[in-house]
Amino acid sequence: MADKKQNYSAEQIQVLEGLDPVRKRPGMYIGTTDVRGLHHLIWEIVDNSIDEAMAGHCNKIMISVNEDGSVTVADNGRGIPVDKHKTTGKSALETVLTVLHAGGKFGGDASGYKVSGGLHGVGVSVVNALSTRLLAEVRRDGKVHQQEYKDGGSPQGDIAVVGDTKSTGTSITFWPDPTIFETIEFDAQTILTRIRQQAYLTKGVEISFEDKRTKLYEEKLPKGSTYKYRFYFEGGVQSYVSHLNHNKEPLTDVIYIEKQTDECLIEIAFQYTNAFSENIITFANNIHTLEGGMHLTGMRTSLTRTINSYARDKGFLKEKDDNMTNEDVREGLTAVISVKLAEPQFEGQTKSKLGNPEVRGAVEKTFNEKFAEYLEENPNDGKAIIGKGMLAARARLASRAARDTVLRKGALEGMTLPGKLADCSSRDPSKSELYIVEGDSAGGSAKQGRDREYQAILPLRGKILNVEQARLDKMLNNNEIKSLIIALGTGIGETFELEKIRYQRVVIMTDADVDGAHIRTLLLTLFYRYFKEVIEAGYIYIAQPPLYKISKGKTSHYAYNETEKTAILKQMGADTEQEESPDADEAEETAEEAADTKKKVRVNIQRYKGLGEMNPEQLWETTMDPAERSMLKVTIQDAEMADAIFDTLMGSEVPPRRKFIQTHAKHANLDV
Ligand code: 0RA
Repeated sequence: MADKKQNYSAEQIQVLEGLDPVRKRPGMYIGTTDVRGLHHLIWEIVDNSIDEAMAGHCNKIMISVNEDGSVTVADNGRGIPVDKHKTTGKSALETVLTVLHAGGKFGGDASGYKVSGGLHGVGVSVVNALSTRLLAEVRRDGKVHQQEYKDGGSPQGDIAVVGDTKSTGTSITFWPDPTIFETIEFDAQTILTRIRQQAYLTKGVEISFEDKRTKLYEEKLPKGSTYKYRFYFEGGVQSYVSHLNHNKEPLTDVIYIEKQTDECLIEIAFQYTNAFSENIITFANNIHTLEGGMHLTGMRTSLTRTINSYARDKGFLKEKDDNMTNEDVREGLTAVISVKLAEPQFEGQTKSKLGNPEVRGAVEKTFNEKFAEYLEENPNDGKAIIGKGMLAARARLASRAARDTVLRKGALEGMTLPGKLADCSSRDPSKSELYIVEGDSAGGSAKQGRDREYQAILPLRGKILNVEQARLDKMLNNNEIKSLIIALGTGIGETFELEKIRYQRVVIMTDADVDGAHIRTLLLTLFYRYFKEVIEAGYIYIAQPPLYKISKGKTSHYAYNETEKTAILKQMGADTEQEESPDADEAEETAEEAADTKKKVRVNIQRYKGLGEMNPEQLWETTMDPAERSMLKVTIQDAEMADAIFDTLMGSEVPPRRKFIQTHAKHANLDV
């Protein structure tokens, strides 16, 4: 490194010093270098465009994944300034792209709220550092300016003027560095989910997405159509709540509260439905505060107090009646809380808990005032909310009695391990793994293929249960769930103890098809609602079985995604255009003439439709062997997402469910 540096100009040395740490320790800046870290690059740029929008200078943001796999984020903001700074000799554009954390210094909006400065805000320069190439285009002062960077952020010459324009804006295209990231394949579903959320939180701004990798969609989209989405929500968080509840039966309107206080800007939308669960999603400066914090506490305190005082005032609660509890008034509540403040403090295990104490009081006071006012003006909604809360209170008492009986009878504690469980011999939870396997046949393969010292197998039969509609006491009567809980060893509900868990790795292993996705969603939902601590402890994983086995002669390789498949085919000298025949499991095919060698190569592609198609050895070497396998650790976010789509899959209304399966069936591997 030291030798090399001597050849660089002073300017380039600064770039290297500026961005080198990012390439050395990418994890410090973007968390991980897996697929999540990869997507982080997009969020980083989009956050900057959203800041430009929140400052009132931009109303359109466009994201595309281009045909060659690069990503473009374009906006119609003011454009990053391109004139040279008198003392540094560098433009703001170059500074923003080559100096760590330089983004804010040029903002000139110090009073405003910034999305990009929050939890993940590491600056656009990080994207440059982790890309092989980056192209910045700025429309400003009537001109189109361009500058290119290569190899982790080295500018290729000065800013060039390439044309005239009447508009303004910034467009950044980057090519992520394959030597940094485990994968450089972007996932359209992940991008869509995120930008939909951002669009809800930035009302009046249009955020669009286009996937130009047409090859991915050849069979999945009608001819001539493209994969393109546009999000624009005039109602902001109000629209968000409607969206979250679109499959539920509403009991009230969506109630909307907005206020700019001295402390922060507050937006809250909420609605009651006849569901049993509560769903509150909170944000601070557009950052999802998964662990909640002061804004959530403020709203919860006020919610219970306001509802009880209204209920007493109107005579729904008599003198002898107890107040409704926090739990009672939360049942069936869907809410989105969004606050924006100048200096958010993020705390907690995952730094996703809003710590600013002043926000609590501001939210509580605002909610007290506005919600009481709403109830006075909308007595029908008031009546519906009280009715729901009082029903929940009665159900809580009945359910507790029933559950206590079940638990007292020793439904769980006394029970011996389920017969279907093929347990491991180790009794050390930190070494033990539980594979939850879909179906008896895959279960059989897994039992034969496993390392019985520390791997236990629990086969589950079919669809286990609709947890959304079942209360805890009912759930305990379901045999599949009971087996799982007993195998886990933690107990459930009030008797839950994480320390008693029998396996510190619980691996969900389902087929790569729609049914598999469904069962996975269901299990994640179960864990999310009843075993959140197990997820938080990082004990839940999703197995990653291969999609293909590609063989040539005696050698064979497994491919876990389409990119790998293409790479393996290329490496074997087969034409990458080759497709496996759609319905033959073991299609013997002759590849097209390889482009450069002009000789025919016989390649056999086996597509695995289910785990059952793999023999025990294959299952072990591809999916279960700790030395070879790759597993996804489930985060609370993953489980929360599963919980959200769970309603679509399991809800009582039939048409939306069918719609979900129809629209997603072909790329079910993208789901969850
Ligand atoms: C620095 C200063 C100004 C705007 C921006 C940066 C800016 C950055 C990004 C990143 C993505 N889109 C963006 N749009 C704008 C303000 C310059 C002025 O006062 O005109």
